[in-house]
Amino acid sequence: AGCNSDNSRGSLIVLEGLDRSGKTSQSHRLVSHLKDKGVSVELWRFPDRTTAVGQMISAYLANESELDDRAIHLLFSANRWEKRSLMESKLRSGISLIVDRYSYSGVAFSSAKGLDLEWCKAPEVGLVAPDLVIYLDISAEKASERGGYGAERYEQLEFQKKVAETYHTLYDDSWKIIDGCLPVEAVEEQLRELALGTVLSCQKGKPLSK
Ligand code: DGP
Ligand code: NA
Ligand code: NA
Repeated sequence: AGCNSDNSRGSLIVLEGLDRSGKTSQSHRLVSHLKDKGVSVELWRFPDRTTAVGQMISAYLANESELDDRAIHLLFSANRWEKRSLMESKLRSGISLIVDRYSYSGVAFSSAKGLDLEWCKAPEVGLVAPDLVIYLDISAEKASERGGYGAERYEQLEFQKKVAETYHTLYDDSWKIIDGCLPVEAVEEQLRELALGTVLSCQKGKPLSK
């Protein structure tokens, strides 16, 4: 089917995974590859620490502030909501977005603390739905061996094990799972293929969903 470029929109591609799963470096590599291919693309990440809400999140993650579990959950969600309209306009203008973490992190990390799963999902309803979710699959043990965790609040083995469990309850057949223990180049290759397939597929007539 031919794509009418007037009608084509960008794709929203989300990378998820545990801390130290390789998402951040892989998303950078992916974006530069897509740019080389002539794709109009931007790299985004959540939390977006540049906003006022993002700075509150950043202080919390650095253990510089204490917040109620539900309060921080809602701040992470608010941080996605404050970028929602910009996200939608970028996609509508034909720019694809590779996003390092999204709503699934919100649900996985907060419900790993014991918060009710449905309660965690509720504030995410209505955000732009991704066209593709890719999960970099690595065990918490393997991740913790990678150059050590930083000092941030959630970077602890026992907690990451719980996050992994929650991610496993979240993902469905639409997610693409990549073995995060493969060599960097192999992960990169699989990511390129998945992302290019999504970006280049004809988006005409496929509306953005929520
Ligand atoms: P990152 O900047 O990707 O390293 O993420 C910072 C940390 O915050 C990381 O441990 C994952 C966690 N995180 C990301 N998004 C959310 C969210 O929406 N809610 C919660 N509770 N944690 C999140
Ligand atoms: Na981190
Ligand atoms: Na990261």
